[in-house]
Amino acid sequence: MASPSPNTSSDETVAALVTALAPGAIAVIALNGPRTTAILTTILRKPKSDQSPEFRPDTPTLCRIIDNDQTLDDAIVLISDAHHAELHTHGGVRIAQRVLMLLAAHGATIVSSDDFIGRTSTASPVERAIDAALIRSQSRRLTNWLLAQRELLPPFLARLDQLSAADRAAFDHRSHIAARLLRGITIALIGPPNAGKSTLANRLIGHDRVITSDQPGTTRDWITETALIHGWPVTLTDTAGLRDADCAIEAEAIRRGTQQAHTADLVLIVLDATAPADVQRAALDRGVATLPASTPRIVVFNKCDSSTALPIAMSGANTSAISALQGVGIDDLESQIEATLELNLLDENLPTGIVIATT
Ligand SMILES: Nc1nc2c(ncn2[C@@H]2O[C@H](COP(=O)(O)OP(=O)(O)OP(=O)(O)O)[C@@H](O)[C@H]2O)c(=O)[nH]1
Ligand SMILES: [Mg+2]
Repeated sequence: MASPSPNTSSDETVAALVTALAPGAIAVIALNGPRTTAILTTILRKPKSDQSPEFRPDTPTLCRIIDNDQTLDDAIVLISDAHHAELHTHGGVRIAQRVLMLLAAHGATIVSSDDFIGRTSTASPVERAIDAALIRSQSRRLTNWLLAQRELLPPFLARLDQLSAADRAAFDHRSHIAARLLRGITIALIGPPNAGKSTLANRLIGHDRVITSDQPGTTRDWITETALIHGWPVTLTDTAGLRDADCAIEAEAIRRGTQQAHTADLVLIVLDATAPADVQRAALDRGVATLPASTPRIVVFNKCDSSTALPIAMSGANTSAISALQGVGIDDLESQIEATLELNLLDENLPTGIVIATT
């Protein structure tokens, strides 16, 4: 791991676990501040073959970490200078916690990895925001787009005040879309029982995450999972079919599903295109009635493989005809989702503002 030059302004020495607090091959604990060398000299024992008192800069050294004559772990120690070092310990959660407690006992302030990077990184705030987003990125497309922004954005921001009003408005609009993407986009699937909501959810997720069956009322509790829409990560929420419930449990499942749809960025109203037109119309009205007027939606006519009838006439609504079972029309549906959420405006060649996502 690269060791940044320290630039903490205070007298404090801070330490953080900069890898996840989870089982793994190694854990990396970083230290920064004026007491770094003093603390490490106290808690580390070098191997017998190397009895020199000094640690050579940027030279990995295998040491034992000692707490009151008890060995806590073996660690690779990397000291970049008197103020900054890293301990690469074994990756157990307990080991990392004990080493942090030891560092705290010797005067280091333990902080979160985000806080540590914020205090010590030499990257600009914009680069740090992009790095934070990169750590959380859930898709290759998003990662590539963020890497492109890391190149484009700093020089672009330096001449922001020279932009025309139109270019500035376009930049602000893209930045708003990106902020929503990085915060996490949610798409809810609603519609009558048996319309194929769960089959479509599985299709978009890419594996059989949700149980499907020809029994109406299969899905009870709402289920969320990450899906990629033309490579952009979104959270899909599959919900219980909307109908007059058979029992209190189903009624509660429908209520909770509806609640999910209320807060979604986009709702797919899934209809069974093989049902009679009046049944489809009633199901659509019921779906629409559950949504706030401002919620973007796409009406998805499913089971088009089995239906010879044209989808019911719709005016002014976004519609899509698919077969979730056979995977027909899914690419077009994804294009429509992308366009409705304006994700198609995010381009690797167009600078776009990045806001730090703190989830
Ligand atoms: N022919 C055809 N059948 C489909 C299609 N999509 C789903 N089905 C079938 O329709 C039935 C219901 O599918 P589900 O995905 O469980 O429907 P759902 O809307 O989630 O139903 P509930 O959970 O009960 O609300 C299953 O037998 C599916 O195999 C499709 O595109 N074509
Ligand atoms: Mg279902």
